[in-house]
Amino acid sequence: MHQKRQTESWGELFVRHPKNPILTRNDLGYPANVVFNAAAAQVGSETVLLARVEDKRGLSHLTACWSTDGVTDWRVDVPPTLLPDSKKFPEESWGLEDPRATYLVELGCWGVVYTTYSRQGPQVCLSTTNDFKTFDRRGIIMPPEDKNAALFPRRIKGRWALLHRPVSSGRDANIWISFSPDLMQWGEHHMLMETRRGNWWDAHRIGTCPPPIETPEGWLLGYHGVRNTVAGAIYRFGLALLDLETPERVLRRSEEWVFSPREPYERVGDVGNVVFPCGWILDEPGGTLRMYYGAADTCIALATAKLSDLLDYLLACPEVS
Ligand code: BMA
Repeated sequence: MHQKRQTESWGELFVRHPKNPILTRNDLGYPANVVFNAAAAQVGSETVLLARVEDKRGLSHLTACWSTDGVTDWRVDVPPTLLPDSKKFPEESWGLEDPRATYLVELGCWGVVYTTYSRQGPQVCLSTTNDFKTFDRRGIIMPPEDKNAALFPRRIKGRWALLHRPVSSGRDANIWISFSPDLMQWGEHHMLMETRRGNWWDAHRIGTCPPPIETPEGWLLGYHGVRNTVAGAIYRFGLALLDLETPERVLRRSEEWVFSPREPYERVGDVGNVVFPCGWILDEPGGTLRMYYGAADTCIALATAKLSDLLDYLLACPEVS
């Protein structure tokens, strides 16, 4: 029974790691409520997760956790890497959440976008870093309410591109794409993908998950979709493919989710029935993708899939007209 549970794939494209959850609050070495939704990056021989840690006031900060095999023996930066500094940055007064890290080849550094939370609501901020130890906080790049942002790794037709999720009250939460000459001034806003409404798994809210990956078929986009039920929301994960040089064009979108809360650590926690990936690492072109996800807003887990399987699956999905 135990063995069966460890190898169960639930008929989904991603396979969970048998050591899941791979990182919990017990690994932090300091008191905290939970550790979840982490950006992921390969820095030399180390995997770094820039993890969201929620303290016992309910406010979040970000801290870097390092591992050689990306699964075990996490070394956690203490003091925490990015604590809210509301004197200098009033937008951080209620914390920092849900980072996504993209290596910006042209600049030779990582661009990390994350939600900062304040009385004005959630907004998107940008920091850059070379080493996940020191960060240059560049400030707000999308005003409230906006979250779930991720940068593309290169300029497209001369402009940087950002996926994000603005919301206005009473409306659906959809994914938008915007462009910038310098990472700070953003314009050319387009709505990229809408919720599907009704009983769809992504009926009520959608948002970018890990940063897009460039493939010969297009930009691979992973996104979370939320369906509200009488028992609460369910956060699942689906895929889309965007045109390489015109990324505001969606080529394909999975009709079904490709990953969904199934295991006890995804079903039960501070917010049950949530899988929320903020980072994935492709170790070699066309190889296996390691997807790190927050589970039930309580811990961090790992699932893997072959990039080629994800693309084959997407290319068999109906074209988006
Ligand atoms: C979203 C974000 C995530 C969280 C998810 C489920 O709105 O705030 O940080 O994991 O809800 O609670």
